[in-house]
Amino acid sequence: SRLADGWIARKPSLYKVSSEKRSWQESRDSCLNMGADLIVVNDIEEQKFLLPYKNVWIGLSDTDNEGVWKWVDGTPLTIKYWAPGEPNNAGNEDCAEISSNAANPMKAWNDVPCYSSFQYICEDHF
Ligand code: 2F8
Ligand code: CA
Repeated sequence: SRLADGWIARKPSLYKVSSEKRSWQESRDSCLNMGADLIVVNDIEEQKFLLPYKNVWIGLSDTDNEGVWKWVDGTPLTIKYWAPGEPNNAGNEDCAEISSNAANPMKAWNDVPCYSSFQYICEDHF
């Protein structure tokens, strides 16, 4: 079962933190192959869930249109938890991660190159 495979239940979703590191697209494909997708942060409780995790991909990118950040499921980007000064596109950075050096974990998103290799969090709905 999912729970036996290490998925974390937190209604209304199940989450899986990968052990391996991959590019953003490979991470997303891995989640899709499991019938899930990269995590979409819909509210403050979901951002709080992310607090323990650093250098993990979330399901947010601006690959299609520079500066226009989109969630993988098409959810409009309303609440935002960018680190100060981010996203800064410091060298073609089109994919979002949870930064490891954010002073405030509630301001932790950072854009990095999509080919960076990070762990990732998949989300599936009950
Ligand atoms: O200072 C923030 C800045 O730090 C790094 O660049 C020096 C990050 N790059 C990577 O992690 C690859 C930037 O994304 C970040 O904005
Ligand atoms: Ca950045």
